[in-house]
Amino acid sequence: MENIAVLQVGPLMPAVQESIRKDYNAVRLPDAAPEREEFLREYGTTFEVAVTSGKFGVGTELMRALPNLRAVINFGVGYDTTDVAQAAQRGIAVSNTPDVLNDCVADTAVALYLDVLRKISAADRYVRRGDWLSKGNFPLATKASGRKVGILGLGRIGRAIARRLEGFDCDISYHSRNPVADVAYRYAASPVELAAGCDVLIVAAAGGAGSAGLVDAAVIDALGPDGYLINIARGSVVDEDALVAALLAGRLAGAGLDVFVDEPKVSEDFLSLDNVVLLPHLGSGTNETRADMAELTLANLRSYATTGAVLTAVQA
Ligand code: 8YV
Repeated sequence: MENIAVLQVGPLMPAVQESIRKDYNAVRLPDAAPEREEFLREYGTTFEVAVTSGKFGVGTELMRALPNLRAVINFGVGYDTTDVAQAAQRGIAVSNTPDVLNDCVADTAVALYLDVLRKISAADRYVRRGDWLSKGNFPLATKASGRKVGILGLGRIGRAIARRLEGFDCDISYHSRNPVADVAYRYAASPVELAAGCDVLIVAAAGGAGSAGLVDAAVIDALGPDGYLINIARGSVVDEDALVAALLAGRLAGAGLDVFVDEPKVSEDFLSLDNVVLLPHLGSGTNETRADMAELTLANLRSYATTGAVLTAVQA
């Protein structure tokens, strides 16, 4: 259709893949390193637009190998895998898919919250193992309503989580780079201060170099042996070794994780812990939300192709 050369980086939802192939004759970048390098040497100068997902992105080297790149269209709200600094320097537009996934990611955070505190998954395993019959009643859990909850990163998703937890009568505080003007929640000056003042710390901060390891050993210690950690953001925001060490030593009550440092690989240590709920990065993974993300991704591409500007540019 439109006359722009489009490169597909990494797998995409079938509907998106088919659409960019049909409408733009998009070409898929080879996944394996030798073919990929040869492909880029031969065709790197051809492409004006890259369509990718948060999982793959257009990193530093790939962006350098695409000297005529003008736009990166990212499926997903997170864009930590794309070199946005280089993009800004070269005037390359980067779009993501904000807002349309807030509900589902926030729902996932609440699901993890309830599961970890009330031990829902552990209780399910208990029934399936036949322990109810052989061992009797399941051990008591922790009350989920009315808890002190700290939200790290009060962006669109953080706010959607906070709104939901208001319905559970939770006392909400938060830490962001800057205080948010239009909310009544208590602002904590640092992640440690936030963790020290809450029972459950929910990580909703964007990934990337600026937030890497923000939840470190000191934050986990401040949360303490009765505290819980939930992460629906990026694995990189949490020092996973420190988290594993705290859980193994009983210095943290439990964790609910949808994201991991080296996903889809999950540390063996987590697997052995009954007080940890592990999800395969499914936060936005519903038919409805993925369809909305696909639509917004394609709308950004269409907008770039017809006007030269994307609709939802990232605010790096
Ligand atoms: C997606 C996500 O699974 O939007 C994000 O940042 O992490 C998820 O919604 C992912 O981006 C798709 O690659």
